[in-house]
Amino acid sequence: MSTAPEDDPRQDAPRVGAPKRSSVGLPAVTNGLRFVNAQAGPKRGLLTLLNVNQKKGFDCPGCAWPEPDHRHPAEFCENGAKAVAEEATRRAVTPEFFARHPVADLARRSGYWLGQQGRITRPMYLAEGATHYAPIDWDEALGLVAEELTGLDSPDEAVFYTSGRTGNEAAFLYQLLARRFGTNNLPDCSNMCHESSGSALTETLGVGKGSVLLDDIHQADLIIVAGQNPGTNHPRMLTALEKAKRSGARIITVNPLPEAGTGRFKNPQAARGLLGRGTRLSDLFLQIRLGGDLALFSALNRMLLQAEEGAPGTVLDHGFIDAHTRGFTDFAGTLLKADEEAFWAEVGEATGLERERIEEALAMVLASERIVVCWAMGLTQHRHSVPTIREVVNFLLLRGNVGRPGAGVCPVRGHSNVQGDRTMGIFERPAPAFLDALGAEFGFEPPRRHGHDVVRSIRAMRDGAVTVFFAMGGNFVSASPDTRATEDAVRRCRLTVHVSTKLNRSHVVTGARALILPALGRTDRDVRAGGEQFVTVEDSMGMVHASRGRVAPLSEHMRSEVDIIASLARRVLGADDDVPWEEFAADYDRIRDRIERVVPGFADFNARVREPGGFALPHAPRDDRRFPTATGYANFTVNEAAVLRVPPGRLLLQTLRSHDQFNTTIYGLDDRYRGIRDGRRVVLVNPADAAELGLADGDYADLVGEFDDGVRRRAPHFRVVHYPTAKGCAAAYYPETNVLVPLDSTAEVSNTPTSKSVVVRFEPDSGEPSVI
Ligand SMILES: Nc1nc2c(c(=O)[nH]1)N[C@H]1C(S)=C(S)[C@@H](COP(=O)(O)OP(=O)(O)OC[C@H]3O[C@@H](n4cnc5c(=O)[nH]c(N)nc54)[C@H](O)[C@@H]3O)O[C@H]1N2
Ligand SMILES: Nc1nc2c(c(=O)[nH]1)N[C@H]1C(S)=C(S)[C@@H](COP(=O)(O)OP(=O)(O)OC[C@H]3O[C@@H](n4cnc5c(=O)[nH]c(N)nc54)[C@H](O)[C@@H]3O)O[C@H]1N2
Ligand SMILES: [Mo]
Repeated sequence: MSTAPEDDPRQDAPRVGAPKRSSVGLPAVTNGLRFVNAQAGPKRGLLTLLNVNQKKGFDCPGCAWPEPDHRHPAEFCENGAKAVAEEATRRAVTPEFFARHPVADLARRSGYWLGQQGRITRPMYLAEGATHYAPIDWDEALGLVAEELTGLDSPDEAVFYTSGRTGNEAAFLYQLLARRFGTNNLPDCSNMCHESSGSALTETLGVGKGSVLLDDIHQADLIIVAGQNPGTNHPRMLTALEKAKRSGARIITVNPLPEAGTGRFKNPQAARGLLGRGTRLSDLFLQIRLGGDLALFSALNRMLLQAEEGAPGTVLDHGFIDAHTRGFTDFAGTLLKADEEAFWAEVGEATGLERERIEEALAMVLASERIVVCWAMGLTQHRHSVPTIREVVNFLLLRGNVGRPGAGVCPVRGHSNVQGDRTMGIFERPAPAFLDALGAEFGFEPPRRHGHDVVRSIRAMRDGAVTVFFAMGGNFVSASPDTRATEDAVRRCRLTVHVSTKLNRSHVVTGARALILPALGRTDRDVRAGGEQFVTVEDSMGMVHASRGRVAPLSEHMRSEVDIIASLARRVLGADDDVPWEEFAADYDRIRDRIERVVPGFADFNARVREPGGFALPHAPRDDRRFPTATGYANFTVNEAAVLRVPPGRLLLQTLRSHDQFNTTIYGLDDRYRGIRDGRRVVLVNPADAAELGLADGDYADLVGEFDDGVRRRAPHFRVVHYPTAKGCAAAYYPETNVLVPLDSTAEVSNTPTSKSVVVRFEPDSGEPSVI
């Protein structure tokens, strides 16, 4: 039941087969190449593929996993290939396209259809009351934005959103523009993503980033992968896991779903991978209930403490704990105090795991000198995500697994430069030291008031406190929680502006007036007055390197993000503003000179980033076991247990990614590893739950959200798929189910929407229409 016109493919009648047990191999290669060919054609396609993640090419926009030092000449990754194909496509969205399609028509289309139309080639303007976007020239467009911004009563009535693809140079200029304009309203996709990791790690270790490099993964004895689906979302990570396994590492996976990627891996870079049976990656699979990870790590920690009591001096790293940490006594005392039976009853309820499985994990932990814990959205998007990640840190601190080779924390970032954007100052709560340095470099007093994150921005738009929404990339309307609330909020704006590469729903659910500004992407060649330019990015492990676009832009009207921001800044801040915006736009080396003076760790930036492979940013805990926290030490924390209880007849729903999507960009309608083809409106339910709820495989049902704020939330018409997910825990794709994620249901401390634990009930298919 969709309102979409006929030529928008149906997404509600999938073919369903058995989930796969192995990943990648030849099907991944052929599938990736099929996408590249269809979008970019053979010549442009080959040019892009040969330049992905090569030392002189561009950084893959597919994810933030780092590049290995020794690269394969065609470093192949299926989903990387799809990401570049999507961007390097020859298909173009032209002014004629917008003339043919009124906005009301585009608003009935699926996100998949919108994205498939191709690259946006011209600046487009939707005037107040207009039915269609019309072309506008750059000068006029930027003038319009400047006029609106300078007419506000307060700079805080505007927000400047960033998605995570923006390179360091553009990100640095963008935050400078916002702050010189006078606001810290710089929400970003990170608020919905790894904010919980940043919050927990900053408090406990002093740096909100991962503490391992790629070689640490290779050298670990034990790698725990919790709440992450690398086979789909970070395919190149499988190569690193395979390498670790070949040197004897063991792997524990923690997930409600038995993801194929961490089953058998057939490495596409090696003949044995393409043709053989592949390498089994996971040694122990803990099929946990949604949100059970805090209880799991608490249980491991308690057992470690008890083992130490039984054999003092053999389990914990007392040298490390004494020299480098604070809070151990309080932490250990609290955890050991709990009554054994009550403790395990609660662990059982929270995790759904048998005690024997957790004891198996403990045995592997005790047998391992060097441990890395990797995680992604399965840990960060719950109400108690920050305590969960703090408990992971406790776990690692107990045996000194931070700040030495083969050990540490590894939050695996999503967007290819989301970590770099934060380093460049895209943050609504910037550190005072950063603002001091920025102010000193550019001779101004930056605003100190904290700005709005994503959820607060939505509330501010809803309440009329923010009236201009500016987005550097992304798809705010579809990626944000509570789709209806977000759409209503955005519609209240006076002006919405999107700097974008591809068409998406945020372009058709707009403020009174709207602009789409076409940007060059990672793959596009960028020639400026100062010659051909490159940008820089920071991967998930704090490695900074250059990214140089290689393909000819589809249209001369597309501009680089740096150029767009610099031109806008001049208009907004006026001819007298003494930041040399024009110089920055002509030659990105001049921006890097300034980054070097404002952001620690970038000394000699222009020279070092030109070295093949780039350089590693300093990381005090990793480099010399220094912990720049409030106490000056790594902090153990006491985290209260959390059990997600669901009323009878309800399930916990997680909203996750299929194999054929990048966030809200839908590449295709298959989720190959999970056995789903030709459709996305599916809900995966454990057969025992389905039986209790009277849902047969193939039935259609509406998902109805339950949250006590009186708002009706319904995602209609999902095909029920019986699936081996943990009992009590269902799964369905994002962004179709964002309509169910309550705006006010967010994680403690980090304020991240709880996209992985939504309480739902099933109701008979209502026949209500759905848009996305
Ligand atoms: N191809 C592709 N690559 C991507 C992206 C993409 O959309 N497509 N997105 C990028 C971005 S921005 C990000 S943030 C990352 C996301 O990477 P992931 O975090 O891998 O993405 P999700 O699909 O949200 O998957 C969450 C995983 O955690 C599990 N999980 C859910 N809840 C829990 C829980 O409570 N406990 C445990 N232990 N596991 C749980 C789910 O079953 C699933 O396997 O990927 C990045 N890379
Ligand atoms: N329910 C639910 N919601 C979620 C999540 C979830 O797991 N469940 N995950 C959350 C996470 S982890 C994230 S990171 C967010 C993602 O939120 P966003 O980053 O806002 O969303 P994307 O879908 O990645 O944005 C895609 C759009 O970015 C634009 N784009 C792509 N490349 C470029 C570029 O190089 N430059 C510019 N200017 N534009 C570009 C294109 O127009 C494209 O349509 O969503 C979050 N929302
Ligand atoms: Mo993300």
